[in-house]
Amino acid sequence: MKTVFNAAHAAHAPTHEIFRGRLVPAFETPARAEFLVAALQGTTHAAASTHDGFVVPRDFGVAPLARVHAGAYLQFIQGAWDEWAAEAASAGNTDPGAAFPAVWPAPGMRRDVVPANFAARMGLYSMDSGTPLTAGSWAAAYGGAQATLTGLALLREGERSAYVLTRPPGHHAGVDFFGGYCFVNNVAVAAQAALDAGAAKVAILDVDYHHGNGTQAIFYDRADVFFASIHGDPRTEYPFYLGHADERGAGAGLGCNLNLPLAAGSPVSDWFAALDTALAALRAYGPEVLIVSLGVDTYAGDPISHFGLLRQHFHELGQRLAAVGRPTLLVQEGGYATANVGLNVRAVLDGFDGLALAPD
Ligand code: Q9C
Ligand code: ZN
Repeated sequence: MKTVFNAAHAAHAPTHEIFRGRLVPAFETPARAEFLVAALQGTTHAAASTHDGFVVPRDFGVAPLARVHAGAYLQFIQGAWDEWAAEAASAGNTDPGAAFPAVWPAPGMRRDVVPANFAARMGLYSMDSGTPLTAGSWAAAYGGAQATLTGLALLREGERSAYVLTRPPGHHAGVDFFGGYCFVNNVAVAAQAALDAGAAKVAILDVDYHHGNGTQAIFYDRADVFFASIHGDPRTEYPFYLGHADERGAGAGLGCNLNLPLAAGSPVSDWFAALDTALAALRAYGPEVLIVSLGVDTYAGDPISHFGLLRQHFHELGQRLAAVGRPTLLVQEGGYATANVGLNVRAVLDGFDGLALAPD
């Protein structure tokens, strides 16, 4: 299948992140995309005529992002690095490093008055301290949304599937907040764009290890987007405060949200049983387009996750996704066993395209 490559990903190059309150080397790095490029180059998934076989993203502007994100949030993210750098410079620091949120409005505090203070706005527009905001975060995230919209355009033009090679990921980002390494919710932008282009029903399947809280929340009360997610049980796993099985949707969207949490350490057989449940629900819903939040942090070797999928399981996932028989857009989310991320994604794409599992 064709791969759309967000080359702007490299602009977002965090060196460190705050993980459970401690500063550690970043897990979500440009090297992840470099391994993806290396694994797909020279394969049938890099057969376009430009950019080493990858499709170059078109530019659809910011309007499709503003269909799912608040304008004030997009404006903040766009200008946040300059604010941070200017604040540091006025204190004599010309190399401040990444910005991290440090203060949040607790329940009962005001969200309707936007603070003038930069740190206060970082908290207003974020869900955690684990997401470094760097000089190139906006450029990379914007490029990722454009790449995803380009992948959707390929489907409209007749491709049966497309893969979007991008970072940072998107599924934790909500209407007006960043978090979980995510700034712009690429799959939500694409789902809304598909509806705006005339589709009546879109389904999103999220197979990242972490629940796609941003995607779920954006579409929770709507019947035109079905969201299904298989993920580590939020009782013990990030994002902790959403992703439980009793979240079924609200109002017109009741029944259009399906969470399949599994205990950390669950066997792969349980994961595929959950996949069967999710795919049966998606089939019954009957979407015109299937969008997959393709995190490969379900891999046995992932450093921050606790499922046990191996290469052949990613290949089988690809086969099962293809069997749904819908135009399918696969969008990169997480996966932090850096040297294996590319090989695991290649296995999914090969499985989808009916190719044999390639040796490593
Ligand atoms: N105590 C994605 O895979 N840090 N995001 C976890 C746990 C955030 C993962 C901290 C992990 C976010 C897209
Ligand atoms: Zn994840």
